[in-house]
Amino acid sequence: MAVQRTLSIVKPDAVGKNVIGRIYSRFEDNGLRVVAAKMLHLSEDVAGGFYAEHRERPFFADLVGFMTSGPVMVQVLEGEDAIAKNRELMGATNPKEADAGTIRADFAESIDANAVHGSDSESSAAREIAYFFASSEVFSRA
Ligand code: RTP
Ligand code: MG
Repeated sequence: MAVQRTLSIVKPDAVGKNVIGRIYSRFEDNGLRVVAAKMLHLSEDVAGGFYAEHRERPFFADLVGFMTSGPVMVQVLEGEDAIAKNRELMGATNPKEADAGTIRADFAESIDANAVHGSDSESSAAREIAYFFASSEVFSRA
């Protein structure tokens, strides 16, 4: 499996709970490396553009409201099979359905406040990384 990069966000609920470091440890302990990172407070425009694929969904307004409710940590993770590996570490979208030991099972409260985002495909990873980072801000080892 090839080395990939994926876009990860520690969402406002997890930043508020002071568990950025504990979530980063999950990445580091499982073969993923943080190769870019920034803390941001997203505007409605930036959050809406990021989740543009969900614009017509009934939960879109709640999603944008939540993602703009406080600061987030945005990072690029790099490693073997990074996109699927990060999704595996995150667990299911609804933390009540997430496997034990996953980030969402351990740190998330609800389907809205679900602790982390992760790109779901190679094309979304490429789009999402470029959405937040210039290539000069990504310190790839690959
Ligand atoms: P994310 O994009 O944040 O990593 O989450 P995901 O891939 O696991 O889930 P996705 O389908 O992309 O949905 C994006 C976010 O929208 C909220 N959502 N609410 N009420 C609902 O039925 C519903 N479905 C999705 C979640 O907060 C999800 O993380
Ligand atoms: Mg998604």
